[in-house]
Amino acid sequence: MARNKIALIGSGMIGGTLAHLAGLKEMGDIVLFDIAEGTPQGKALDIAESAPVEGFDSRLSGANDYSAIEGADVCIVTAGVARKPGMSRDDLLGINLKVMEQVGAGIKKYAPNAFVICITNPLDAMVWALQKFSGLPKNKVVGMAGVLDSGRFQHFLAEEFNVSVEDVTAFVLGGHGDTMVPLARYSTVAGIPLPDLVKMGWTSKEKLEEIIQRTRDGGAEIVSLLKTGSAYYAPAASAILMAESYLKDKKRVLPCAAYLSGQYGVKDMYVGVPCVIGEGGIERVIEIELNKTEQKAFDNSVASVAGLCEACIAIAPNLK
Ligand code: A3D
Repeated sequence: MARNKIALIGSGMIGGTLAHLAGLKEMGDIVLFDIAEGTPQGKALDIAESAPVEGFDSRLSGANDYSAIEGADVCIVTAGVARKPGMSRDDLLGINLKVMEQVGAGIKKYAPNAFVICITNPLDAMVWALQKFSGLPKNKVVGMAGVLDSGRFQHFLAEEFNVSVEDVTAFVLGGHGDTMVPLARYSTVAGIPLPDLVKMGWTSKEKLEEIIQRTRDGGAEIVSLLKTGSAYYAPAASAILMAESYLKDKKRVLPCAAYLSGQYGVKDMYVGVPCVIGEGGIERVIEIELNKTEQKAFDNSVASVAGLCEACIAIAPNLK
């Protein structure tokens, strides 16, 4: 049986971490692609040299030509620029939109059957543009943000309650930005919803609000600490989880930026919602009932994503 082929488009901080994780997990053969000459080749060789030490068999290679991604089963896209302190994700839109056009053309030509996971920011607008530029089916192009945002929420909650991260589930909806919607009602410790834990005296309402705000600001917190770029370990781990669910047909239920064609009252946009990922890509979008406050927060988030898509159309009218 042939090994899976995983193409990493963008070989910067997240791209390199993705390659390392995909190797450690023996997910298949790995191609790193980048416009920077030497970077993908150097990272591929460095990780390949760790394989005998770690004991994994993956062929790793680096390339500056899209033909290297030919026939990839999964493409994970991180090409573009990342945030520096003082920048919002939206400041990246103009540069990264042009990058998505090139990446979309490369995937269309060489890996039209791949499951494509976009990580490049501003996420919800970039994945929307990438789907249009590549012309791939909408269920095969998805954005990674919700798994990361939920992971941050879970980490803060596990710390607050002094329980295992494994017993905390968290639910984050909406766009990947300051308007994201962490849902307390659907987040639990071993099935006990957060509002019940407040009633049980595990935490206070105020502390929970603080944690929710820290989750919203999770990306900026890392940017301000690193000073030279943005988070990469947790974003890479999150995309690997999504790729594994596709390659192994695990049908995990994960929050992803998925194409909406009327669900949640949203049309022709990518927004973070719970999805089932299996061999068919995004096999199902799960519509949960929102109360008035949650719906308002979700609508606000959708409006901000819509504004970013409009800004993309102003630069590239062919996206309409
Ligand atoms: P970085 O380490 O700068 O890597 C980006 C790579 O893209 C560099 O190696 C560039 O050479 C390469 N690149 C630039 N232009 C092109 C092009 N036209 N074609 C191919 N490669 C190109 O950044 P990073 O890995 O830290 O972050 C990558 C992206 O992910 C950024 O846009 C971040 O904002 C974004 N990001 C998203 C999340 C989400 O949760 C959605 C989290 C963290 C970072």
